[in-house]
Amino acid sequence: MDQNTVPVLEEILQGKRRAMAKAITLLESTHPESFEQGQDLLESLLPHAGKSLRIGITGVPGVGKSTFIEAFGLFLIEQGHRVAVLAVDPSSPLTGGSIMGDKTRMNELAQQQDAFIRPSPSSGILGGVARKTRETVLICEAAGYDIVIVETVGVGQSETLVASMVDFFLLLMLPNAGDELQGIKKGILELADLVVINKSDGEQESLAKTAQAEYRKALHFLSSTKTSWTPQILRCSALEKRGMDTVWKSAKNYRKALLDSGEWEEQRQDQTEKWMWSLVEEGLLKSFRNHPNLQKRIPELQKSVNSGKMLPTTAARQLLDYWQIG
Ligand SMILES: Nc1nc2c(ncn2[C@@H]2O[C@H](COP(=O)(O)OP(=O)(O)OP(=O)(O)O)[C@@H](O)[C@H]2O)c(=O)[nH]1
Ligand SMILES: [Mg+2]
Repeated sequence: MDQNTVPVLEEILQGKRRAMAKAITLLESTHPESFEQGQDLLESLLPHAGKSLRIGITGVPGVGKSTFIEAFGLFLIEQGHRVAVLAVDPSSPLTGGSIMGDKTRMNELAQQQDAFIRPSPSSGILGGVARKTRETVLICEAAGYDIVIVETVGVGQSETLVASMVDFFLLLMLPNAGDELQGIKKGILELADLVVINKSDGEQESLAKTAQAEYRKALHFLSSTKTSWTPQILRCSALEKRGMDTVWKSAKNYRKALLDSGEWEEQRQDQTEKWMWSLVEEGLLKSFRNHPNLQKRIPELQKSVNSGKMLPTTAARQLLDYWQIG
């Protein structure tokens, strides 16, 4: 390993946040040399990673994700845990990542010795963001964070992506059941291991209770992705910091159930395998598009397909042939 990175490695293992930030910068670097350094570092950290509970959190804008993570994070730290919060923000290339502005909302958590908060990597493509976030999870684990929260806003494909890198996927919902139930994409509800109805306080508490009953009915019809766990529907008030204990209890029960059944290990293995293949796919596609034999062919064939002169099947086969010959 590079001599410069040895002290970084040691400092990460000691849990130093500055070293973690440095390593993450290397991973996010577009500079080939820094990138390689980052990969070497990660390789050396790998034996120390993997021991955290990885929690994914999603929900529509305004549901209270930031407020919840602040309350939940503080609760966990009080219980003696160390909490890392990462974000996958599909809009970050434009906005710079909402978690940044969020640091104000997670102010108290951000000030804790045992918390590490990191905004979304700002890469144009979701695949790049996914890789960096997955690698950052490993760094946090090597640095001794035993709870890693990955937050994403409930739009687009980012939830599916986050679900594929965490152990436990939590969906935050608003108390107005009727509308919400229709608004939320069915696929997301199926990803959830736990649904928590937030803002169960004041005038909204009775609405939240109704919503809880509705969701329990709805979930009944949905097939869970896990065999050793039935998704639960809970309520909380992130603002008043109530309900954090029940959420945590549910997470612990979940972990125990999946560890006992062997599903935990299965899910982790499945995730790393898919991660590898998604990187292979990305790499192949990149090399395919950049292949010298195809530079002229791609636009030509694309034109033929667009004008209806050629079947996509034929065009794809021809491109693959040119690529293989090269
Ligand atoms: N009454 C009540 N208000 C809440 C609760 N949790 C959050 N809020 C309020 O809801 C608003 C949105 O909360 P955020 O935590 O910023 O929501 P978010 O999901 O992070 O929003 P985005 O970052 O925009 O996706 C804020 O004004 C919060 O104060 C709660 O439990 N009860
Ligand atoms: Mg937020």
